[in-house]
This record gives sequence, structure tokens and C-alpha cells, in this order.
Amino acid sequence: MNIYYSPEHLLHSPTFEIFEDGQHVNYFETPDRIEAILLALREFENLQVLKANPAEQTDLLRVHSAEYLNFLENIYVEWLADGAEAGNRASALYPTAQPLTKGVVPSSISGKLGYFVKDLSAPILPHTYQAAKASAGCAVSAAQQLLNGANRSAALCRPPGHHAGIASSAGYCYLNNAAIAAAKLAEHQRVAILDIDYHAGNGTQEIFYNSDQVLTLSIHADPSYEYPYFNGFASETGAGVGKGYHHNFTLARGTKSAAYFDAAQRALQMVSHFQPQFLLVSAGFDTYQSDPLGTFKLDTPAYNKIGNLIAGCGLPVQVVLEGGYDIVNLGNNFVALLEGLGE
Ligand code: SP5
Ligand code: ZN
Repeated sequence: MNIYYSPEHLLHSPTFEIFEDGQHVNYFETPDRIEAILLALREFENLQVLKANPAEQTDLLRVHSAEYLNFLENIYVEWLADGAEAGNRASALYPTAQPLTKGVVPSSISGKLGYFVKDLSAPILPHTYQAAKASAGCAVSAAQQLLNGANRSAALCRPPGHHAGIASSAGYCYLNNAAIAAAKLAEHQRVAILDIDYHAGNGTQEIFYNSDQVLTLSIHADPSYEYPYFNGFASETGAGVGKGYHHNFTLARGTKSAAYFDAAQRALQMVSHFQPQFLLVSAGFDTYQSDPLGTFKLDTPAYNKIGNLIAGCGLPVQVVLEGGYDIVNLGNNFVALLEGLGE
């Protein structure tokens, strides 16, 4: 199996985030996440870790709006030109507001931040866009592997992607890596995306909400008590021709393996029924029992079992890394999923 990564993820390392209750905490989505996975992969045979090139504009534009990409590319420099001081903690840009309606991009820096950034966990630093494009490039390279006929591929994406919408950053995410890969694959064939991160894949949901070519499924903590709060409810099932091509599987606080596997099996039945050519897995490991942001109770063997269940579909599978913040166990959990998936 080929696994893609980019050292450029190291360029993006925010120091803090702000929780919804106002707490400033150390940033959870850290560079050592990738380094931990790379270390664990050394023990694993039959795989090659390869450096990916950054995603190209054409790949990004299948998913994101041009004005949003322009914002990500330029906002930091605009801020410096406006007299902001670089090189300290405050040099991370945070949003300030949410518009009631979308339509006209604000001209002010604060206005743009409020318009394009949905929460206080997706700051923009000097090299954030570069790292995000490199991350998306990992997903594009892994997708290309499937197009070339591989049965398995994986992308060590950082920053992650599944909370990024068509024109929005949120929840550590800037570019939606899985959606960018899926959009590339969907130019040729039908694609399903199964999101197993602890948090609802609301960005991916938004991007394909009106599509019947990409089936999107997300298993996650019920948004009635967990981030991202506003989407990811079971009642949201797609719109227009996409009606019936999105499904959310909401789980209670403290969900254990048995209930999780049950949801996974129901989701995978939908995948099989859809008969896609490719299956993409947005793989978050914040469902782990000691994850600092999650409440679920999965252990390491559970990821092996989830891999087995996914393999049961008999489809070419691409794994795209999303969340997972228990750094000590992240590498083993990632390896367990790959081992469960098999060749
Ligand atoms: C990719 C990914 O996993 N993103 C997750 C972003 C979640 N950020 C919100 C964390 C909310 C923590 N709430 C703590 C409340 C403290 N009282
Ligand atoms: Zn998550």
C-alpha cells in the first residue's frame, strides 16, 4: 500500500485554540500527530510512505469557491500590511463574527474572517495555506493511486479536512481533503465517503449535499451535545437530486464498541447498496477511549474490526486522516485500521 504524507504540515502549528466556553487551551491538532503515525508505520510491512506534491488549483476548485481560496491565500499578508505585528502568539488570525446571510465578501479583514471562518479553532498563520495545500495533495495522490488500479491507499493529511465547507474553515480544517479526493474520483465513477471521526463531517456533508454521485455517510457523536452542534443530525439526508445520498448516524455520549459496530454495519450496507467504484474513509481516531476531545470507548482492536467491516464491501478503499488527539495511541490505532482493511 502507498501512504502519502508531506513534511510541509510542520509549517502549520498554532499555539492555542479557544473553546466554546471561552477557555484558551493548547492547540490539540499538533504536528506530532503525523510524526507518531509515521513512527508506528515503520513496524508495518508491505507499505511505502511517499511524499506527495501540493494539490493544484484545479483539484481545489472542484470543491472550494475561488473567493474562499483567495481569502486563505492572502488574508495573513493583508493583515500584516494593515499594521499587525508578526512573530508572536497574536500572529494567528482568529475570526470575529458570523454573517446572517452570505453573498458579498466583506472588505475588512475582520469581516472576511467572520465570513469565511466558523469558529475559534482554525486560526490562519503565515504558512497555513501552504500546509493545507500540501495536506490536500496527500489526498489527491492517494486518489490517483486508486485511479491507477490500487486496491488500497492512504493519506496522512494534516491539517485535517472534514469540517471545511465549500467556503469555510472550522474545527482545525481549511481544505476538505477527503472531498477533494472524492471529487477527483467522482469525475470517473460513483464514490462513497464514510466518515468515522468522532465529530460530524459537516463540511463533507455540505459539499456533496446536492449530489447523487457521491454518497456521504457520517458516524459521530450526536451534535445535540457535541461539536459541530448545528449539523450532523439524522434528519439531514441530502437535497435535490442528492436526497437520500447523505446519512448521519448519531451516537450517544460514551458509546462502546458494540453500538459503534452496529452503526458501522448499517452505514456499510448503504455503501454496498449504492454500488460505488471507490470508497473513501475519513478516518478520525478521536473515538478512542482516552481521546481528550471524545467520549466514546473504542479500544485499539476496535479499529482493526472497523477495518475488517469496511473491507467486507469489497471495494478499493482510500483512507484519509481526520482527527485523533491521543498522540500516544494514535499511531497504533491508525495501523490497526490499515491492518483490518488488509490488502
Ligand atoms: C478534525 C476534528 O476532529 N476537529 C474537531 C474540532 C473540535 N473542536 C471543538 C472542541 C470542543 C471542546 N469542547 C470543550 C468544552 C469545554 N467545556
Ligand atoms: Zn474529530
